[in-house]
Amino acid sequence: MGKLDKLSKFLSLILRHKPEAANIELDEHGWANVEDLIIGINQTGRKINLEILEEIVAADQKQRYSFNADKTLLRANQGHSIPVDVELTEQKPPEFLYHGTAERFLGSIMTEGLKPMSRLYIHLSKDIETACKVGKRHGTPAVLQINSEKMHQDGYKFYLSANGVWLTKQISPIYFTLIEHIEK
Ligand code: HQG
Repeated sequence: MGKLDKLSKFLSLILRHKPEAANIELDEHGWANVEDLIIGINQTGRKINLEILEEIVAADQKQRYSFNADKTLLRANQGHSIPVDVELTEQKPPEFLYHGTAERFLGSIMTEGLKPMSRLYIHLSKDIETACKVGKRHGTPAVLQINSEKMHQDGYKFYLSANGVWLTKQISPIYFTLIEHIEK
């Protein structure tokens, strides 16, 4: 893993899960003060400045982070485990969305339904391929097709994060089916 990738991983940890790792706090909307963030990261022995931070944010493949307009604040667009309100926009989902998971979780998922586990929301993708990649992070992948249009009709809320990840709070097994043939 390159230097910037390592810093980006650490940034995810700070902005989504553990701001105290850089000795900072996030505000209620998940924003970190950029000056404090840079000082905090440098205090951990890592080397970062505004230029490097801007490069990480701009180059991020999943567009995980956003600055505010004057670049004094930075936050993660989604993926938090700590309770912040990143002002997600509620939106009508497409007919189907997909959730990538690992085969070993299927037993529990098929009985309990999908839960956010340690995060604030369940993460959903708009295509099978992306969901498959998400699943591979946990082991042999399995992909569930979510009947999101039906859920929406039944009153469940969906949100679209600033970087295109669909989010919802819980999904009962009546709303999903396992896709049988995916690339493992
Ligand atoms: C599973 C990455 C047992 C769930 C990705 C998942 C994503 C259950 C795991 C983002 C369950 C939680 C999030 C149940 C759900 N019983 N297991 N009832 N309900 N699970 O990492 O969706 O690169 O918190 O299927 O691209 O894998 O970090 O969520 O396997 O967008 O930006 O519990 O993280 O983005 O795992 O990944 P996670 P996720 P980043």
